[in-house]
Amino acid sequence: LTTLYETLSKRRAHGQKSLAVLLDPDHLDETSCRHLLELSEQHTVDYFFVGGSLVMNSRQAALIRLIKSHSSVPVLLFPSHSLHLDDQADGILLLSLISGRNPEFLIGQHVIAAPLLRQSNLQILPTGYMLVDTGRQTTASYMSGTTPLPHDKPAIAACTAMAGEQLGLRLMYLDGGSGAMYPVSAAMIRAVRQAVEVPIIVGGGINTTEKAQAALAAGADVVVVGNQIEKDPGFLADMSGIVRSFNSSRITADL
Ligand code: 1GP
Repeated sequence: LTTLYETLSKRRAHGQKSLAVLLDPDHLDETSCRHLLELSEQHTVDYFFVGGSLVMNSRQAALIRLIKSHSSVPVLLFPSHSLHLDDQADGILLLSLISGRNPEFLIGQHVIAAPLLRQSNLQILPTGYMLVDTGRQTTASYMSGTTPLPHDKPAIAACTAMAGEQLGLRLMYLDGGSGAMYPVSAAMIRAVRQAVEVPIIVGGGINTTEKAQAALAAGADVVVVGNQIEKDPGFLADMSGIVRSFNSSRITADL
């Protein structure tokens, strides 16, 4: 059986990109979630990320149950707290908030979660999580009590990712935060791409296909879209199309 990480790194080795759709239990009701699940059957989605900075209700478990009963797309937890573990998911982005200096999100929550994770069947994906300042304070930076990386300092992002990789983290996630005013810059993605070998996830403020295309061309392996698909479910098809056409042009170029 191929693990989630093996698939990610194989895809990275072949220059194949992936689409992750972020489903936030606080934002989605059952009807809109069912609609997105139907759309994701028609248009390729590679991952569902489930989570949010707050999780103000107890709908996360029901949401994951709904996804698992309608879809074979792998579900990865995208937790902001050790309270958000759920064994129904396939895996967990075990985020260490390496852009920040708050020990609670670098290691504290992980200590609380460790014995629970060991008992679970979740595949663990150790992820260096970097919040990037993209125009306004996001819930994630406020809730984590950390200063995000300055948007126009790609070198800081590159060194942060390098340190994360040297510490053994196996994915890097550059996140402008949900609803960012503008996405993480191509220059920053390129700098991180040159600094590390591990797959790179990019999200936050990707609300047009041009922004997605720019992130992919700069070196993102996985693009994440949340808000824009909540606002306009049709954007899922557009995003899927962009990722697929990127991948097929890559295959043609390789031939
Ligand atoms: C946020 O990367 C995700 O953590 C997605 O952001 O909701 O802005 O697409 P958006």
